[in-house]
Amino acid sequence: MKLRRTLLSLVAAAAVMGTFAGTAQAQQQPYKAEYRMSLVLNVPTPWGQAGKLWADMVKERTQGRINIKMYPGVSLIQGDQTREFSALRQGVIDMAVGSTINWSPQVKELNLFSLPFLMPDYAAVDALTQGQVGKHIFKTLEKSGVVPLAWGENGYRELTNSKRAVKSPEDLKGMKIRIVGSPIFSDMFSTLGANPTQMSWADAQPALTSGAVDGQENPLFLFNLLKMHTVGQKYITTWGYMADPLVFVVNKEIWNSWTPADQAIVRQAALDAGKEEIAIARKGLIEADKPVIKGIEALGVTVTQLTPAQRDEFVKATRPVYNKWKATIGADLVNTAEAAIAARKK
Ligand code: X2X
Repeated sequence: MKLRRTLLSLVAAAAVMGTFAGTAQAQQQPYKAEYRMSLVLNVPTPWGQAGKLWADMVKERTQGRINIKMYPGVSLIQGDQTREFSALRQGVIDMAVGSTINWSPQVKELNLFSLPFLMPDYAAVDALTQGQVGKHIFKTLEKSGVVPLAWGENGYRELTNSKRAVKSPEDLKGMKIRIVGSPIFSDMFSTLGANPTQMSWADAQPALTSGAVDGQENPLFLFNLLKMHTVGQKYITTWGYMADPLVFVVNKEIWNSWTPADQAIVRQAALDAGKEEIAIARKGLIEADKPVIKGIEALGVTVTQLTPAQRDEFVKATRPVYNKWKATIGADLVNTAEAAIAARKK
């Protein structure tokens, strides 16, 4: 009897040791020489700077234990940006700074930020990302198998085209507009009477140059960087219909292979980089005289800033899309978002 008990406790002890050994082994998984970070846009865009700031901070703060290489142009997945989230989950990509738009085909809640005219200003964007809604979305991302760490910003997406000044949905009729490969954009532009065509960002650039499309929508820094006026994009409408936040994430297995101390460093670096990058993305757009818009006008581009009444026309025209997608995203989440925006500090 006594022997049996001793034997049993020996077995139990071995099991415990085995578990410890297993845990130690999991933690001692060798770090990779290099971690692969996916992004669509490279430096000098704010998006690219987000990635660079993060990678540099992590390298410095881990004394080189975690070494991140950037793969802009979503080159790890041959430029197919709407596959980025799946690749991240599967471990084809170790980490990413990605747009909510590009991941929304896999994570339906991310379409929240694409609801037309939901977020009237930057305070509204912050009310979502920095509040309850942001936390809820991070939980959803976690359930989808990645580790979300911080928010960044691509920014308000303004409409540009080569045909005419767009002041009302009427003006958009029949215009061929390049859109991202996300169904809510198809719905919006079709509803507005335009002729939307889905394309990756890699394909969009030659399409703009050749005139295969009449227009596109993206934050204004990209207009400047690509000198879109030189390929005939002579008209901009600053309608502020949506803004895409960026999310800093890490693949779950990679995350689990790091020590808790290194995890804390990577998380804090993402928060610091995100904060810094959001300020960069807004520079020139939040000042009263909006220097970015002044600069574009000086290039001979017609910038149409909608009056509240003109904006209302677009809001009304896209309302059916809003309502349809509200149901898809989840009415509760959208209601919470609407309430957070209504209560925002301006
Ligand atoms: O493809 C786009 O328009 C871009 C670069 O803004 C995104 O990846 C969402």
